[in-house]
Formats: sequence, C-alpha cells, structure tokens
Amino acid sequence: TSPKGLKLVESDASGVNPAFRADVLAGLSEAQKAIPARWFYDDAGSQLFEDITQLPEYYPTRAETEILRAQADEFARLIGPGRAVVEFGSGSSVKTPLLLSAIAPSAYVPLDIAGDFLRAAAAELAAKFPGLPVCPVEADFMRRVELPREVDGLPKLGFFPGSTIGNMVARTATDLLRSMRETLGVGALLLIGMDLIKDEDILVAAYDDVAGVTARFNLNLLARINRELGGDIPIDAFVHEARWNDTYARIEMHLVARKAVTFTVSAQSFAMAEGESIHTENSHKFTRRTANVLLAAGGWEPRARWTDGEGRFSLLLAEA
Ligand code: AVJ
Repeated sequence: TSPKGLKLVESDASGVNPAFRADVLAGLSEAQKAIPARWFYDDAGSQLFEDITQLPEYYPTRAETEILRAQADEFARLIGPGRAVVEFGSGSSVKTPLLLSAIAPSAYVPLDIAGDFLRAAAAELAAKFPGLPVCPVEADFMRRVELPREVDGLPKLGFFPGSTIGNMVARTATDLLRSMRETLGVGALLLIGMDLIKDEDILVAAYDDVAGVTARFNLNLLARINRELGGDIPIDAFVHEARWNDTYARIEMHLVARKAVTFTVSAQSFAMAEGESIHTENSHKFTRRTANVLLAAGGWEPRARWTDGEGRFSLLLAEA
C-alpha cells in the first residue's frame, strides 16, 4: 500500500494492468507510435537489462560504478555522515552499497512503485548493513512522497543513479526534480547520474550491441503486450533500431516494421506501413552545462561533479 493507504493498481478484475493497457492503446494511436520505456521492465525485461549492463558496448553502469568506487573519500567529505539516504528506485546490489559504505548514513529509504522487488532489494541491503535502519516505501516518486516517521528531522540525501533521468523529456525531468525537492525538503542534497554526450558511434553501439541483447530487450515489449493485453503483434515483422537524435541530444530506440502489418491489442485494430516505427525509449545525454541547466530548472543548485577516467559518465551533487 502507498503511504496514503491506497493500493497501487497492478491489475483489474480481468488480470490486466489498466495503466499498461491505457499507455499502449493511446501510444499506438498516435501519429508517431510510442510506448513509455517504463513498460520494458517485466521479469524478462529486467533480466535482459541486467544482461545489457554486462555488455562490452554498454559503458554507463561500469563508468558510474567506477566513480562510486573512486570518489568515496570525496563523498564522505562533501556529504558527511548522518543523512537519511532516499533512493529513487529499489537500488542496485552494487552501486547502493558503495555509496552507503562511503558516507555512513543514519537510515536508508528506497522508494519504488513495484512492491515485491522493493521489499526483496531492501531485505538484501539490510542484511549487508546490520544496524542501519532500512525503511522501504512503495510509492510513485514522480509525485511528492511522504517519507516515514523514522527519518523525520534527519537531513536527506537523494540518490538517483543510472542516468534514469535521461529517459525523460525535459519537461518530465524538471517535474521529477521538483517533486524530489518537495519529498526531500530544504537543505537536502541530491546525488544524480547523468550520461554524457560523446561520439555518435559509441552511443549507438551502446544501444545496438553486436550480441543483440538490446534488440531482445526492445522486442520483449511486444511479447509482453501480446501476453498481457491479448495482442497478436507479429514480432518477427519488427526490427530493433537505435538512432541518435541530435536536436534533443538523445538516443532513441524504435521497433521498425519490416513490412506492412496489421494487428490487434485488447480488441483494437492497428495498421503500420513498411518502415513505420514504434518509438520505445529516449535516453538523453548531457554536457556539464545542460546537466546544470536541468538541475537548476528543477530547483537544485550544482555543488560538485565527478566523471569516470574516460569522461563518459557524470555524477552530480546538488543542493535544494
Ligand atoms: C536504465 C534507463 C538508464 O537508458 O541507458 C539500456 C535503459 N535501454 N539499454 C538507458 C537502457 C537500452 C537505460 N536506463
């Protein structure tokens, strides 16, 4: 249950997730068909993303982990002990322990909309840090979240690694940063990962690996739609594509129809021409300045910034 006591709706009487169905049907009805990237992460999709983080071409996870390992002393100096760390997302088994070990916090509060995964990740973390109060909260962090009583009065550090903010267009990213500020309060700090603009070939390869894992990750969305929403999309008729959009400085993932297709989802019919695509993800990339502008627009003042040794990825510390 959410802090307000409302169960977040994961399925209706027919076993369908109504938010998933609404997003898919609306997205397939647009001129440029598009489905929000958050629907990638069913069990198979979450496993495929784990596999992506191990790929030679996919540098962001390794680069950010390198920063977290290398800058422990700097985090301790600039953040200090005694804060409640509020992680936006369930936490990763590698990055979160690196941060917590570096700064000696007073509590850890992971926020996630997916309750089962949240509780499993929280239990694993609690076992690694005996004596650290761990207080998971099942909530949609795109809005202000009521934090648990246990962390009242403690100074907060928000943690949002992975360049997940890059999945959002500027308006949504700004809304999220403002919500984070409301959740965390005055005097809060935020440690946030943002991937950097670099050579287009390197960016495209990171989202179109030779082994085809990212292609399977993208195409899995169609399998999920067919399974959960009673669809008959011919998956073999689609190919994965990663494109650099230079206007918005982002990698876009698309599923491109190799031939004209018709299909139904939840009893609604759709048609696509050869070469037409479903836009499935944006992954925005930043410079030092665009990262700072985004933070400022969301109400956060940049305080410090670190990159990995090859300058591929940035972690930024900002103050509310
Ligand atoms: C988890 C959203 C940060 O955008 O790099 C990886 C997801 N998509 N490969 C990203 C993803 C394709 C990833 N994020």
